[in-house]
Amino acid sequence: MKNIDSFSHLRGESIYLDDVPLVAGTLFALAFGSPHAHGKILNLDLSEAEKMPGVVRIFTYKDVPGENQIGGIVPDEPLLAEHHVHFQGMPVALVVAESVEEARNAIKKIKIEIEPLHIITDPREARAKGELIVPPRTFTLGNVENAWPLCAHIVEGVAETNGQEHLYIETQGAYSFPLENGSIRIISSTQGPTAVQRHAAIVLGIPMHMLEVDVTRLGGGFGGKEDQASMWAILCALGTHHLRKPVKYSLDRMEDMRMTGKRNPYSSDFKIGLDKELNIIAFESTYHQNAGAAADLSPAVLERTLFHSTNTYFVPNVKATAYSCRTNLPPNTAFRGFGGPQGMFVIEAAIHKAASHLGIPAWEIQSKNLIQTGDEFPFGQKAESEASECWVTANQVFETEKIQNGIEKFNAESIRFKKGMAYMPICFGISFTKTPMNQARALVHVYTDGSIGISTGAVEMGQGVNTKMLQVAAHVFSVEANRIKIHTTNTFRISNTSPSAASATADLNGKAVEIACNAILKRLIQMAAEKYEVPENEVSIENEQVLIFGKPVNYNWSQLIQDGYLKRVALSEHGHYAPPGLHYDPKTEKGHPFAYHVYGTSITEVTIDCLRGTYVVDSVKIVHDFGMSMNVRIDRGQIEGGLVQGIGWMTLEEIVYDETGRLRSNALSTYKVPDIYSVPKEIDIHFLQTKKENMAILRSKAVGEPPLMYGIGTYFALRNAIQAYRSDAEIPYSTPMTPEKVLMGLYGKKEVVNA
Ligand code: LUZ
Ligand code: MOS
Repeated sequence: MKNIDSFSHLRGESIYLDDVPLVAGTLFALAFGSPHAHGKILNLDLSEAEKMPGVVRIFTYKDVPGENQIGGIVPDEPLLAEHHVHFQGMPVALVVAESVEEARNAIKKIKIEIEPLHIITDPREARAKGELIVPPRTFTLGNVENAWPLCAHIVEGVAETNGQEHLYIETQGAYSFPLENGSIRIISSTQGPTAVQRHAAIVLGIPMHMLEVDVTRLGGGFGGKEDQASMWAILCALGTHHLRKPVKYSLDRMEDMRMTGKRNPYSSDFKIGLDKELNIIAFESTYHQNAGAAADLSPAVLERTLFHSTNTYFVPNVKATAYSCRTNLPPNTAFRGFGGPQGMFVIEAAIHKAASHLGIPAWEIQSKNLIQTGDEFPFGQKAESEASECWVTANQVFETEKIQNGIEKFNAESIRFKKGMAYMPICFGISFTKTPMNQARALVHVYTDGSIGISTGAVEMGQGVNTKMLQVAAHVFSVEANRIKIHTTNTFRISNTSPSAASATADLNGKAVEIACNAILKRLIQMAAEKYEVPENEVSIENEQVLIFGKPVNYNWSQLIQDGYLKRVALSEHGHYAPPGLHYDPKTEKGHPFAYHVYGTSITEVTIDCLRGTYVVDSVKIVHDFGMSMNVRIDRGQIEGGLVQGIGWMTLEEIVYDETGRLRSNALSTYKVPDIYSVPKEIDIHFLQTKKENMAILRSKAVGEPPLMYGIGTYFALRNAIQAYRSDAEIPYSTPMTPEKVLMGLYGKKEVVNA
């Protein structure tokens, strides 16, 4: 089935925040962000700004009626700065004016005096100074200390991954409206309507039932709007609360890039030990996560790094320790993969370094150590593995030996251009790692004309979740898709939603839809059974037609629903789903946190131009574990998009903060994102469809985040290409692998020798 939004997207008719018609009297908000990354506020002078034309009011923390606090996991993030600033762009005051231009002009007149304090941008420095967001955590399996003496080869090193700008096409924004008796309606570009509602209630000091948050769709989220949409929505709500006027705030691109957090950069140490047969016997890693100035979601991101520290390998002895380090950068946050990719890069770097050391291709180590069903992850869960299935299938369908021979031949003949290739096997755990977040609700109404309206906690952000929700209902009722409408995500209709995140949205909300639809269906079947005086199990509905004893009778969906109404059968249902069997104990760091894992293997081939340092990705060939995909088109789109986003993170996208904590890569002219030329010339996706039982919706496994990690293969393929030109190239395990870094690898001095 096609994505139900494709038609309106193509015609430009889909409704994003900025498409909501302006209501008369709307005011416009703009935050004044700190010009310094760290310091004490000595004086804030608003007097001139307040006199500027169009300015209605300027708010500071003193105007917060409830608590000046929006921290989700740790209460360490004020809505508006009080006496200290912790990063450049940290909101200090909120100008509300009659137009955006007037707000902008007023901002320029705000004067702030700040006593500078020491600025930290490096997570290792933060750790050394004891600046930790939460205490460090360690996952262990077996005993690495006992294992090192048993290893034939031990390799150590450092691995670093840079951050990543979310670059959702729709920037952050919100629009709030006064309702009766102090209530407020907020339209927010958020992945987490309940997060907006909960924190707006705290800030305004009113109960959650007074806050309606409504989301039609987002122009992309990628994790950037899991928690960080709340700031803008609550700033609008603060204005509406005091002024009883509609207030809109839609960030421009540079403001968004400067003021919001990104993927957490990591600086990590690793040590890997192998026996003579290339079995990985031990792995030890230490991660320094650059959290930025507040916790935001970083502690949860940190946890997922540990969950994916061994990627898709079985390692009997593991010690993985992670530090969440406080720096003076905007708070970093969720980003597709949520710390998993950062963790997986480290063990891949370790394997590749060990392979270089042994003079063998990395895939000999990778293929030897794939996790098998029954093997234990370091956190105690036993794998239900498709790792070998994916790997072996990839070798077969893509004839990898031919690819390897082709590359060898090419490299032997070509001087200026060199090719490289890498395997990237992946394994990603599906479920929120915080077990209570794994629940969802759906509200299904069947109207008297037989049409169906569905609300869930799922937020449509381009990933196609609404199409999947529709498919679930159409499947259960066996009705035409055009009978069904997926309504907006709204906190008055669906309460206590988890954010649309963790790749789990279709699973959780889809199961809730399934439960609600089945409850209505059961009542309809009961009614038809009475009418035809047959047992219930002899009644079914197929293609809008009632069947009795498997044969169609003169009774269709429309008639069934009309009768249902006349006979006063409940044609609405609220479904609740909580996946069974999930548990985790942070004290022992053991449990069963994931409903299941998604597996896959990609093979990436690249060509570098050894004169220029530029490169192309020739092909990425993927065998991906879909379970049994319920929508091949949407899932293919998720794989392609995730892959290219991963390639961007690994190759082009370079976030640069200077030592004052200022973002230098603050526009699309200085921050390079993948374009059509960065897309692999060939993307070949082989669907591994299995009939096995799993906990996914209609057995169709989650597909949001896992494919991003195929992009990691590009980094290692580029290294291999560089080494084909210069076998002794010394290349740090540091991303992104920009053309400049390729040139450094090709021609950089081997050692700097002191004269
Ligand atoms: N968000 C979250 C996530 O709150 N918990 C998670 O485990 C998670 N995983 C992936 C992406 N977002
Ligand atoms: Mo996410 S990183 O699933 O919002």
